[in-house]
Amino acid sequence: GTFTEKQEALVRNSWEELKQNFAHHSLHFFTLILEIAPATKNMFSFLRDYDEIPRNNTMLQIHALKVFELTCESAIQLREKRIVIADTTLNYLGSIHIHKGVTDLHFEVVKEALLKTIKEAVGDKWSEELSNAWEVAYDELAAAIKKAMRESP
Ligand code: HEM
Ligand code: ISQ
Repeated sequence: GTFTEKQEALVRNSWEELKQNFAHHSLHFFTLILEIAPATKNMFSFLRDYDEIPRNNTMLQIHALKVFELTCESAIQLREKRIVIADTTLNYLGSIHIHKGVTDLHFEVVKEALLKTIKEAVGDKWSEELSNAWEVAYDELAAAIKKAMRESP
């Protein structure tokens, strides 16, 4: 598929906005993931030992940040048709997610949570087009990680 300059700009600009209050948004992101799929809690080393999602947890925030950052890079990669996310990164992500027992269904869970987090974060700047741009970028990245998972030694 083709990814337009406008779609890339929508992703980039909303990502800048999201970063402004990331402590809040990352918590919301995780809350949504656990609402949709409670059993994933035990997969995350930094959540396992808590009854509730810990606030101001650096590990949680750094990890969540990476998920959004990679999705944003995926958008840039789609638009500019050049490699932004290196194979070594994908292989690494493939092996981690296989090791943690992540399945294809989980990717739908994270997608739903990501799109809802963006919706909350951008407020009245939200549009179908914006959401769709994130979805396309995420799907592309998810496909690459799933492929790396299948090929993981
Ligand atoms: C770890 C990204 C999908 C569960 C990670 C890490 C990144 C990442 C960057 C950290 C690797 C490190 O240790 O440095 C992504 C992206 C995804 C995705 C970009 C989708 C496009 C998923 C899904 C699940 C999941 C669908 C299942 C719920 C985990 C778990 C860890 C992890 C359990 C290990 C966390 C820990 O305990 O350290 N992921 N992930 N991820 N991811 Fe994902
Ligand atoms: C890692 N992989 C997928 C989703 C995540 C959400 C928050 C923190 C880390 C994650």
